[in-house]
Amino acid sequence: MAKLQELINVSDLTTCEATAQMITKARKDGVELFFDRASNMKACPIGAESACCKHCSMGPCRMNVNSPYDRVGICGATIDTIVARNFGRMVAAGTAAHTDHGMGMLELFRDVINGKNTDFKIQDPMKLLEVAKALDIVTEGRELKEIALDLYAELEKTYTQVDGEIPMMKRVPPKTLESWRKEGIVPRGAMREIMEMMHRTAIGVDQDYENLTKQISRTALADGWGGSMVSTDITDILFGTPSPVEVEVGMGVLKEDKVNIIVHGHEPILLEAMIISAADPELKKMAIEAGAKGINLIGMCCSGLDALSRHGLPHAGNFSSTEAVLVTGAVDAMCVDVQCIKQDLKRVAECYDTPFITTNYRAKIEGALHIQLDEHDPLKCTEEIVIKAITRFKTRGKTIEIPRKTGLGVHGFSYEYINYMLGGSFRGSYKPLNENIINGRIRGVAGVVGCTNPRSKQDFSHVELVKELIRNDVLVLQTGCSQLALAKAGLTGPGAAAMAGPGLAEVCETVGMPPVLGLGSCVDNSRILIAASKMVRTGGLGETIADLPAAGCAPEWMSEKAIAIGQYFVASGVYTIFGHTFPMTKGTKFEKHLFEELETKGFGKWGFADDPLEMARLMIAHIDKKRQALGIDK
Ligand code: SF4
Ligand code: MSK
Repeated sequence: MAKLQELINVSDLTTCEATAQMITKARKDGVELFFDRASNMKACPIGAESACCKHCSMGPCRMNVNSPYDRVGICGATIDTIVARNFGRMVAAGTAAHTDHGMGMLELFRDVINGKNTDFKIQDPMKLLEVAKALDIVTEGRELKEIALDLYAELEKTYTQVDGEIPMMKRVPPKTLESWRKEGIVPRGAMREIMEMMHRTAIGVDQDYENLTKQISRTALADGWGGSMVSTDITDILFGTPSPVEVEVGMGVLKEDKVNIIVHGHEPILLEAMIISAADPELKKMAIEAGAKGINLIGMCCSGLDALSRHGLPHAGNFSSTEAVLVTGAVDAMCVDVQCIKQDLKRVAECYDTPFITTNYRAKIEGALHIQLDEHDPLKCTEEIVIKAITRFKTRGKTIEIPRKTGLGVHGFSYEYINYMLGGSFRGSYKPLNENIINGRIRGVAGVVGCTNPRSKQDFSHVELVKELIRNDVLVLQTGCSQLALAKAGLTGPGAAAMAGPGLAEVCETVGMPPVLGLGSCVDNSRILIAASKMVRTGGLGETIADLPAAGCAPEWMSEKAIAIGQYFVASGVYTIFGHTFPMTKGTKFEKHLFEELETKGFGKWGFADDPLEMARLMIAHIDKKRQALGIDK
């Protein structure tokens, strides 16, 4: 291994003790991890500011980041056109990922209601009725199947419709929707918006950064209020709407005496099928005959968060720990579906004789074993994976080292439950939350979400930012890898109320809730949108989402999906801060447009900060500004 890695202190790479222990072990074992590559490979300074274009073969063209208006591309494209086009393509890619995921869930829903898939059934008919009613589908006096078929047909428009407005626009606060109509950014259908975004960012098409920004917002809104929202709702209908559940997280959930199977990725179907297979009496018997005390199913990343929220399934860690967990030597199989799956997992798995299995035709990895999951017969795939894991358990090497530390916390806070918990009805208005904001016990609401990134110290900014927010009476809603960072740090249990400011602590102690509420996976950011919409509709906090004392942050982001999420929050009215890096050339008109001008048009705006305390300061100042405008300043 290169000397540089050995010179880098492990404590500079992560604040996750288990991951640190495994980085140290990997170094001893001579196994390279992505932390090592991030230290070795410096980011390109031009690419980091998004100041290059390779949209045609006259280029690639590189701009001068120190003096961005010095030159233009060979076609004449200005820095604003180049950065805006690059940004638009990131949003298109992120939106495509979430909408393809959502469309897969909708197809599964169709097959379940048509009886083509008999392994799953509708677990939450009440949610089905609620979503149907929100979309003006008649529910009175009708069979559930009839309503479900209508709901399928309506929701399909989210993806395939070419004109009009996507169905979920009915859930947007009227004034927010009005501002989108005025700006011409109401999404027609996700496929159409992604197609148009790609077209408009090709050489010689849209070369006006303000006009491009409109399509960037429209595409992102087709994700947040479209593909992602449909995915969350359908997953709740099929597998149950989450309610609070106590769960153990961290690598200590691996068990030396059990067959450990990790599921990592994003689409719930693989893990839901795996839950059924892991409980199969014959497979359990096979595991015991192999000398194990049972089958230990564990989630990672967003698939794991879905199952953690719904079933209390243990979770081993976030994106930056997926290689490190293999270094334990205790993983008997890792199976994956789509998104955030590092190609090098295959090589690291091989170093520890762990079967690494891809299951989705969209996401194969060169040289990895592929067992296709057929949605009509998912257990065929998952049973085969369990058998492979049992076989590996029998031949496990002796170099197993499992970090002991785990965090115990409460997760599974759907927007329905947040209201119920605070004294409202399960599916009613948000009166209790609004009242606590108006009376000042809760200063405001923050969404802290998103990835971890080996170019930032793992989990550090997530944890420090959230600590500062709750200390200042800001209620924190979480999704994605960020939720895991806080869970490992012990801030998702009711005991964390002791770290909150006096107002928030009083609410938490009265209700018995933690000040940090985990809402689930990345697509579940749509739960935050619905919560925001319900707060506006309930009254007392303004007429648009932009009026709410709320802010968002992805302090350690890395994925294009995060940029799509950020843009749909900004377009919805939320001040959204990203940390550590941002694909933007400083001092450009496009930067001013995203970071200042959008707010003056009634939208949210982007922000950037490198230090978690600075992120918190900016978010709290924004929340206070909104409180003042509402006349509820403390
Ligand atoms: Fe260069 Fe223009 Fe081609 Fe981009 S589109 S690579 S700026 S010539
Ligand atoms: S898994 S998108 S690293 S949150 Fe959704 Fe985590 Fe970011 Fe992937």
